[in-house]
Amino acid sequence: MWAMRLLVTGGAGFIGANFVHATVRERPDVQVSVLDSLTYAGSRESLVPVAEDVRLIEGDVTDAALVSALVSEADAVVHFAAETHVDNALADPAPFVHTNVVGTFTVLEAVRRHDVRLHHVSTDEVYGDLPLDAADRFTESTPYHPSSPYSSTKAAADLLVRAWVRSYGVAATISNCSNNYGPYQHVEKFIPRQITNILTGRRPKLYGRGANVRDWIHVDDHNSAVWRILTDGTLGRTYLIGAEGERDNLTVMRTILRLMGRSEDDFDHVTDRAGHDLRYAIDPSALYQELGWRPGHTDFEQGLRATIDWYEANESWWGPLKNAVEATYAGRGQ
Ligand code: NAD
Ligand code: TDX
Repeated sequence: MWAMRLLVTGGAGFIGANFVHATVRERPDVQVSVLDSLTYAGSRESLVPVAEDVRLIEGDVTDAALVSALVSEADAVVHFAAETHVDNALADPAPFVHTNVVGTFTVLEAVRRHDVRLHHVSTDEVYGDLPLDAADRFTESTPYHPSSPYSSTKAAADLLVRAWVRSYGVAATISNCSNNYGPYQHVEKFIPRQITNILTGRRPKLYGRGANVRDWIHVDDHNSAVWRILTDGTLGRTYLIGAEGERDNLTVMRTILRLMGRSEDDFDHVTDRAGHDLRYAIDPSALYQELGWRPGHTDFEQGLRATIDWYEANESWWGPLKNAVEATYAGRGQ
């Protein structure tokens, strides 16, 4: 008899796979089913360590009949599935509207029909960006002001969730988290791209001058906060998840180079991202105070070192993806 039957959408991607691993490890009384269409960003290999414990259904989150059937067998849904890379959204926004907006609509209709608890996973990018020198950070009451095709589709999805809560009484919570790092992150993203560039004899690539600030959180901390919200959060509420990890890209770049035994100047400046958000910063005090949550990985350098070790030890996971990703970046001058 299971304490909870959980449906995880996007569970073969970076954060979803780490969420599934942690759930299997720490909550053996939870039955986990994963719905994932295994896009370029999802991988069966990411779930190999838990293959015996988890059911993986290969399917699209916009497939209403499939989603309805899976939701009808679940007590709760954690919705990670999304198109997630800002540079890809700039090149072709169509899949972002499809998965992020229509996919979330499809999940909402299914949880409404079957009266199932939903946690919707979102991003701090929905709030737009902040000036560099400002003391202010994003809070739950910051107005939505997304900049990119990616963040605007995530914002649209969040607003659908809020409307389904208010109009239909759907039992949902939302979380908006800052930039994650850790194992199983696709090599298109900033930190794994630089680590694997160094490991394959390429020079790391910094957009523009590297003054842009991101608020880094270890993926296991994001996921422990999602679990806390799922079990103890107030229905209808939005929670911001962050771990006070603000750093500019140049600093992160130099830290990676130093930890990997290279000169801190051994990188290239490349074409900046169009519309590049300057700074994200989360004020996590509501989550700390209301739910008593705290991050476990408070030493960024230590987390980064462990992440570098993981990429060094797992070239079989990322190696087959690397050349194609770099060819796409080269085509964009990045
Ligand atoms: P990811 O790109 O690594 O993984 C996304 C997963 O969704 C993949 O497994 C992919 O196959 C799956 N997917 C995509 N389209 C699908 C579809 N139509 N049907 C079914 N599955 C589909 O992304 P991630 O970094 O793990 O992000 C997960 C969630 O967390 C997203 O909702 C993202 O917006 C949010 N988020 C990410 C970060 C971050 O720093 N990575 C920060 C805050 C919030
Ligand atoms: O090669 C690079 N060089 C570089 O300087 C890459 C890939 C990125 N960058 C910069 C752009 C950003 O300022 O590094 C920063 C981080 O870039 P990404 O890893 O692409 O992340 P970001 O655009 O900040 O978005 C991420 O965090 C929020 C995730 O991809 C989103 O899914 C999440 O919602």
